[in-house]
Amino acid sequence: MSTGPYNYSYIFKYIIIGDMGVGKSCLLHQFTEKKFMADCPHTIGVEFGTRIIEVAGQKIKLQIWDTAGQERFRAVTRSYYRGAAGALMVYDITRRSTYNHLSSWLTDTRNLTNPSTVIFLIGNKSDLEGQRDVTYEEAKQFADEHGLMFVEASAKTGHNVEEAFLETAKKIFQSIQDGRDKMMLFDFTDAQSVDDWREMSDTVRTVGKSKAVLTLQTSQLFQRAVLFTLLNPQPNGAGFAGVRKPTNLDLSIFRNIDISCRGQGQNSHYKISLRHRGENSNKDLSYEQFFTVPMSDDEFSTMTLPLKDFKPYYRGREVPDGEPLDTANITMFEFQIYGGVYQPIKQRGVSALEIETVAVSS
Ligand SMILES: Nc1nc2c(ncn2[C@@H]2O[C@H](COP(=O)(O)OP(=O)(O)OP(=O)(O)O)[C@@H](O)[C@H]2O)c(=O)[nH]1
Ligand SMILES: [Mg+2]
Repeated sequence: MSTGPYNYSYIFKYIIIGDMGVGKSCLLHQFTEKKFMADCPHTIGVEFGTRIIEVAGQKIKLQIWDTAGQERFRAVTRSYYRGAAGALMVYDITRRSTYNHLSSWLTDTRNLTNPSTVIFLIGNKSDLEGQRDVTYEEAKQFADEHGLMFVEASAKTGHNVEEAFLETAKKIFQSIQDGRDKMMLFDFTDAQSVDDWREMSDTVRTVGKSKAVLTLQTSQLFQRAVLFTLLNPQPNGAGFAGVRKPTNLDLSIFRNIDISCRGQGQNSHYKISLRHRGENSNKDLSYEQFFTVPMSDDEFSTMTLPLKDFKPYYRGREVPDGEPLDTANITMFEFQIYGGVYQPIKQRGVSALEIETVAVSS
């Protein structure tokens, strides 16, 4: 496993939901900082925390969105559920109303996440036993009826806080291992920046000069990445533009790469280029798969690229007897638009590829 900023193999997105004042922010703070924040202000919109944990010898980065419980933020917080692998649903054991609202939180969670999202119910403030307003037994029964994991915890003492976050991760990891799930590789709807994607375009040729820029488009309601490209290929089609990012991915248990995207502009033919085992120089083989994106003004589509269909290439030309891709050790991920020197399709000019997420599925 490499060191540096990529020293984890998986990223899991969590959201924390529940009525205002139940202790969502305090739970997150206790988990990331191991401290209790006695006078925590109400969360405005959403806040964010991360921590790297280890499950079954694998480093996993938890990307945790702490949402505001106040009703007036509901429209904003609802836009953060998508793609969550884990949902921590919190009530306050000293306030029955926060427990009574769980079915409405559960409805939102089920509607806005996917069926494999792990939902963990936390009865917080277990240190306030004297003011208890909801019994352990009734909450346990509610959890069992709805297939939720459940503990009572205290963000104040730290009791069961670590357990709730870690058990959720274990369950997610288990379902990935069982092949029932997807794993997010790049979630541009959540990304803080795309600065770690580096341009790789053929800016050096005298005739062909191309350009690619990956940038985040962020609005009040959504975020995504846009790959803007300008292709100026040579007459035979030689030319390319793209962006790449170093990775440290073991995808051996997965079958497909799934890209949620849409295309606009002149060109619709792209490829994903992967590299393995740190063989990241242009003297090494790359592993490529071509795809055509739907050109649409409104709908995003999921492009599914089977991992077994990444073929070895050397400088744009297929190497039929090249060594196959080592899916257990993928060290570079690249988006590229190509002029088509060895392809029946030739393209040139200006395009945009809007990308929401890149995931893997089994
Ligand atoms: N005794 C006790 N108090 C807690 C615990 N967790 C949170 N609190 C207190 O409860 C209050 C609300 O906690 P927050 O974490 O801000 O609640 P929240 O769910 O994030 O609230 P919103 O951001 O408004 O949705 C704070 O005054 C905390 O000090 C706990 O486990 N025990
Ligand atoms: Mg809060």
